[in-house]
Amino acid sequence: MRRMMAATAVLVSTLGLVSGCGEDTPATDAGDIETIEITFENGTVTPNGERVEVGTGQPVDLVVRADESGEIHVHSEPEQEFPYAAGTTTLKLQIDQPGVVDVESHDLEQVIVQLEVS
Ligand SMILES: [Cu+2]
Repeated sequence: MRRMMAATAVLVSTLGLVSGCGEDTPATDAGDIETIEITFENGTVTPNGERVEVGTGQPVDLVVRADESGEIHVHSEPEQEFPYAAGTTTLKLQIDQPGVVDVESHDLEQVIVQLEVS
């Protein structure tokens, strides 16, 4: 009986790994990188205030495509500032405390995304 339960556990965890690759899976695995694409163009930014769920301590890549250089402000504790250049820049961050963290452009006075960290 014990052996059968062990085999079942292995099967379940294998299935968990396979389905873990889907985009809709909640970001609970701290090993996966959450990638958020951000585009600055003609004085506007996309996304615009969208909420993104990330895990506590999960690596987050902000892939920034911009027509001019600027800076992204992350309202974590402590706050973080990330300069980016014109072109494509990948900014790496992670948030170590649960909560909602605004990612902003102060130049545009806009919230780009809100990271829901849990
Ligand atoms: Cu700010």
